[in-house]
Amino acid sequence: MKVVYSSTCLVHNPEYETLSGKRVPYLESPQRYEVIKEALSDSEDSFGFVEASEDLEIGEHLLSVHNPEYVEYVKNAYDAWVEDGGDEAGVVPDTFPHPKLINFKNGDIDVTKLKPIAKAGLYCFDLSTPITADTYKAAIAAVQVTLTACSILTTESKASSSEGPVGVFALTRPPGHHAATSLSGGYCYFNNVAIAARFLQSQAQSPSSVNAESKPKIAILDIDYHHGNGTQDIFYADPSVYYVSLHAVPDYPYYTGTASETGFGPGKGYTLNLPLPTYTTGDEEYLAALRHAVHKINEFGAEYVVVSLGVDTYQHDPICKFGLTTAGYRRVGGAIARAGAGVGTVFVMEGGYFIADLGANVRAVLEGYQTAG
Ligand code: OKS
Ligand code: ZN
Repeated sequence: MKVVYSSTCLVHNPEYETLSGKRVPYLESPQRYEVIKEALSDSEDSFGFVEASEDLEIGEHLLSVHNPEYVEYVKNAYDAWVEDGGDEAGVVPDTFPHPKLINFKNGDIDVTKLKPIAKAGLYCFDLSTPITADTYKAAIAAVQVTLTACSILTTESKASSSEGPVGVFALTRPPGHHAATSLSGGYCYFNNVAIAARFLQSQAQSPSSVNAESKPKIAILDIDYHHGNGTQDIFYADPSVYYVSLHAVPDYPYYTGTASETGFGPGKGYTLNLPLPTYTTGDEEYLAALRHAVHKINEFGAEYVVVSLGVDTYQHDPICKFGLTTAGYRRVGGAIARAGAGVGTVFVMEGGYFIADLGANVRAVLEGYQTAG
């Protein structure tokens, strides 16, 4: 399996975040990236490493998901913030346009004129997603990694005959599934999997997987512990992208991910949330839900599957409350290989914070996928 990475993903390195009111060292660290890469290099299965080009033009793909004002904001926010006296550690909001506070829906407030601190709350929903001097560079690199992986996937899928499903791993950081069109949060700035889905739609051709509006069908399977509120939001009214998420309740991001959220308008029925309880979800419970998810994706009949790969469902994860094991992750990979029976899959890295076993857990999913018969 090809593994796409970029050393530029390492340059994003915030000092701290605020969790439960406490200032703690930033959990979504460059070390996460290094241990995953190392574990895949050590693997007996052959992973072929490909470094994504920093020169890869991604603008059009970035804008297929994100609002241009938001992209400009992420690019320039740090300088404007420091200029305005903000802490050099990075841009972090202190006030949010809470629905009960919002006054600008009627257009009375010109958001382009807001102070840097006010824009921070407008474009970010938590205290864990600072924009540092290097954040934009790394977030762009993560998109370059994702798109390079998608190109490899489409090429390999067309070339392959019958040796089983093609998989490619995009080793991305910062992650993406909490980011919406004009919103960051949960360590995410640009939604890598959403950009992947739009890119794959632009490449796919098979008429059998084309929906009524004639866009190729893509399934996004989100197995991160947290609900991918951003991904859900981006495709909520879109029947061509089926979003399926397994995630913990009750937990962050708290306000999204109920089973009753099933899509809107033409997208009704094309969002599937499978919330699972904290503390009592282990390998067996998780795999039962995952098999159901895979079955639904099979019914949908996607051209490609995009996996939001989080391993923060691990039993020892410091911020999460599921009980998956490393052996369980092999079975998770095997179950995903059965999604869409032979459909190409791009795995895109999201969360996972127990450093000691992080690499082994990612490797277990990918090897489980590769060796599934
Ligand atoms: C609190 C945020 C803490 C949890 C962030 C979760 C990130 C993650 N402000 N998402 O999948 O792993
Ligand atoms: Zn997560």
